[in-house]
Amino acid sequence: MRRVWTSGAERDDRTGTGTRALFGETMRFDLSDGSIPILTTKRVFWKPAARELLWFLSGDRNIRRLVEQGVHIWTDWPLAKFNATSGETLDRDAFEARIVDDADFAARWGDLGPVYGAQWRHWPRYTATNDGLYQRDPSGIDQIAELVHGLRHNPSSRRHIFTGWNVAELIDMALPPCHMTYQYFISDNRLSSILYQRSCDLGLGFAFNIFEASLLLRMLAQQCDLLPGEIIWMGADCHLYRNHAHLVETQLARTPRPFPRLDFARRPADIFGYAIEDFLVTGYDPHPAIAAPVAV
Ligand code: THF
Repeated sequence: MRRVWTSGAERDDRTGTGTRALFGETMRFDLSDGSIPILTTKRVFWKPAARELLWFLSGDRNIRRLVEQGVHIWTDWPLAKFNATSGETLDRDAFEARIVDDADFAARWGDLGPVYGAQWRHWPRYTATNDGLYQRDPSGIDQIAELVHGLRHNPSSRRHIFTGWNVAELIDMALPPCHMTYQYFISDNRLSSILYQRSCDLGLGFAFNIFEASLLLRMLAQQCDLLPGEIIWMGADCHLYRNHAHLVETQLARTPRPFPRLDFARRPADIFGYAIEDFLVTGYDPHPAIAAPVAV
């Protein structure tokens, strides 16, 4: 954050907010001691982040299940679309209340398009028909199930990859994936991962992204009888929004504390069977939370 803030290039961005950015940065975190990177220079609300990961893994693409659980991080995009196109104007609370109370309204306005979970679990597959045409198989390819199968049965593979970057469907997504490609590597019975992130909001999103990628690594390791190794994060456009000055300067003035540890309450039957109660985070002693606006 300090390097981006002091030496990043001033850049205009899609949201009109303005950023400072560096391109091509790497961070590595050793997870082998059971620690989990939840930032300590501000309180990170790791439960909403864990719920977001579980929502991705369920293959869902509608905000309704998140909003029902009190997770608001995806509401701003459907809300902006609603207010721009429906002829009505609602504030965030009223919009979320309608999403929860009215299933038809949620189906119409809460859908984000084929974002993360849709691609992770149902990447579209086309099969040839007798008349030489192609037909879309609605259930598609389950990249996560295939990943688990590969880690268990072909540990030395160099193809343990899943991605949300479905070029043909980017146009239908509320936002193209930021944390877009995940690759895994097994050595000495330890599972490591690289996350390639094309665009990173270091002030808000990063804390969620690195925690969720680390949590997923730990879940995969548990399911595949592996130990945790290392997580490597690769960020392309790494930016700080100019309206996050207060957050940045406060965090930079604080001294980081040790990371907490993560344990599991049980071993679910498969990678899709985890619930929020299964994640036991202990020793998390962060500096206070810092509120900051999200650029939509
Ligand atoms: N767009 C932008 N501009 N930044 C992002 O981080 C981001 N994401 C997702 C998609 N588009 C993005 C959305 N994820 C918060 C956290 C993650 C988000 C969006 C918002 C957020 O506001 N966090 C606050 C409050 C948390 C809470 O309400 O519980 C925080 O203090 O951390 C990155 O993938």
